[in-house]
Amino acid sequence: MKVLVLCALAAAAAAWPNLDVQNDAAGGASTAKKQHDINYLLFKVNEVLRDSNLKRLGETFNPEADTSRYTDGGAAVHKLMTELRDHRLLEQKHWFSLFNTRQREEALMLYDVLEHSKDWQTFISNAAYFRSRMNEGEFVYALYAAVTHSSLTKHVVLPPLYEVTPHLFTNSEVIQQAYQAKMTQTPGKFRSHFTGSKKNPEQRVAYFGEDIGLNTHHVTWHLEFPFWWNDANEGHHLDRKGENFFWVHHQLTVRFDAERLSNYLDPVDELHWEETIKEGFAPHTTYKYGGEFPSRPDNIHFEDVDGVARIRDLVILETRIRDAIAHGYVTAKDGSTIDISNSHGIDVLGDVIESSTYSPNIEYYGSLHNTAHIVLGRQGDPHGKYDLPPGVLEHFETATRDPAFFRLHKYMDNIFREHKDSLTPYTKEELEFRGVKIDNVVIDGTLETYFEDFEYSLLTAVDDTVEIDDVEITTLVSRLNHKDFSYKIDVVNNNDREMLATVRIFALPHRDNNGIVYPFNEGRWRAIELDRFWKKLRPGVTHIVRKSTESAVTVPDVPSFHTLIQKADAALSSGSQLDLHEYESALGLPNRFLLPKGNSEGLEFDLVVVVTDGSADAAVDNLHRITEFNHYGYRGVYPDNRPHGYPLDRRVDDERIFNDLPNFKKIIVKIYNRK
Ligand SMILES: [Cu+2]
Repeated sequence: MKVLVLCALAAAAAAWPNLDVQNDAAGGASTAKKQHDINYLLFKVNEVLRDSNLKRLGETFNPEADTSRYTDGGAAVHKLMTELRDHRLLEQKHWFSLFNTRQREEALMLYDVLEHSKDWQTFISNAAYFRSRMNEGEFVYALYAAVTHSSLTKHVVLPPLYEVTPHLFTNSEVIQQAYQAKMTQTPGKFRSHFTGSKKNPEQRVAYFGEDIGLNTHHVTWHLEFPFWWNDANEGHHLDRKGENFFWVHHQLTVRFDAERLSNYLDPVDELHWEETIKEGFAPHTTYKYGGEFPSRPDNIHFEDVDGVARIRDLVILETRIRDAIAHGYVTAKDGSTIDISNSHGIDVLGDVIESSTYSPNIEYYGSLHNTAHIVLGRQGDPHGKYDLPPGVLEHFETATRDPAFFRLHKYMDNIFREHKDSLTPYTKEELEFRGVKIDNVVIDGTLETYFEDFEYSLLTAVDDTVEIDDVEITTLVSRLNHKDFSYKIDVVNNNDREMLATVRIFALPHRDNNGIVYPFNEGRWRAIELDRFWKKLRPGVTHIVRKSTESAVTVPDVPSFHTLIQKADAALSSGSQLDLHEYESALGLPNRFLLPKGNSEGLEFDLVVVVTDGSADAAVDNLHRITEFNHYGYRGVYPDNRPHGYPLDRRVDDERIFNDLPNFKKIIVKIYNRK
């Protein structure tokens, strides 16, 4: 999903099945060339360019010489060059945070230049030029955002961020060992441990919040759906961005609780502005430039953060948002009202709470989520007395490491729930799929998770010069994975014609941490989305076999930076095609995380399969032809008319409605963790 969002659904429908890989020759460069250029622009980003062509461009290119090379007549490049000439840009070798307003503005100035570059040569010449003249963190952010959204970079795979900026993903102790290895020119492989000790019960679930794949998923989502996205500037709208904001964080929240359940911990408590933050956090993480990430002791009271917000202001914003939910409408800037007592309401509310530029009244509702991230992130040094750099919560790369992230998001998730619970429950008639019945659901294989070692390179963490050879430096991390399995679903179509069906699969925790069975209405709110796909049903019985590897909510591991460099270079020198299609989007959860950990006795889940009317659900034609789509949308267009989480998204007053539904099936499964 590296492509611009298309507003016109008709255009999207036409473009949809066209997934050929080498069709972005527009811009005058092959995919291999583009992949090569992006690789080298990001390789050792704190040092000089190691590609002679890019290096030459960086030294000789004059960004303002030919303004016909830009779609905006050179306005963006002129703005950035003026800032550069006036020495107003952030220095190099300094931390960067997207939540810092000025730093974000600077990064977005470069993003604008890249977005307005008409062809590949202009794009990379600017990237090479500003790489050595702007702050490295700003550069990386601008380039990642531009590759994510530019039409010139459709098939480029962004290198795994944990190998581009390893400091934000790797513990200080290991980074220190990496520097020692480099200094002594001794190759090294170092084991990373999760932060804290077993005295801290939260450490049992650190494998989730500190997982490099999960962190990458979180960053990638925020790159695809940035809060700063401005339709007027970009020329197109991001479909259901606010609802997506709710859903991605709701899934992180319920998945974190499922991991807690797997480890005999109660669900995470929501955060209260007026109560103490029970859990402290010691990040054991260091900035490349700027020192250690700040720690926070246990049981501290929230303090106002100088220059950011007072706690009182956050409480007021929360009250205004809850008022809007109670009223069923949001008040826009001009005083008009926007009805939110419908399926679309969640989208408006997501924009309001984050907030993004789509918020109808940022002056009144503020930015609850973004401000809360900063306020919580700064509680270690709220008045700036110790001149500490931003906290882990002020970076999407590091935020989920802090258990308080999940408390904050539980708090916001409960506000969203208040809204969802205000909507009328679905009726049996609305949920039925006439003539279609699920006969049987079974799991082929066992639902079994395990921990495995994963190795990634720390080569770019350490400093060097062109004259000094690299030595191999890597780290080993333990990470959750699961055995492959399939769902076998038998569906009967009693109609005399073919029907298009949407198949939705969820896992609901069966019991709470005390062993008490969750009422359906509680379990359904905690539903983990496992998959969603389309299938044509002929009259009679259809045996559906769906593999866990095919899940629409997950993505495979991106190849290592080293592999990407090798593949692009090999394709470039041999003139062969480069096909990295399956890695183009890193938006979903890592497939490894499809199942929660479970435990040795087998943790019970209700596996729910719902088959709904695909032609009523379809937001675009030809859905059934798409075997793969990410559930946040494909190429910016959201394919499903239904709300995220449908049909479990609304409160259920009478469970019998579901139990009597022929197109709904629930079986109890157990997830085992193998030691
Ligand atoms: Cu987030």
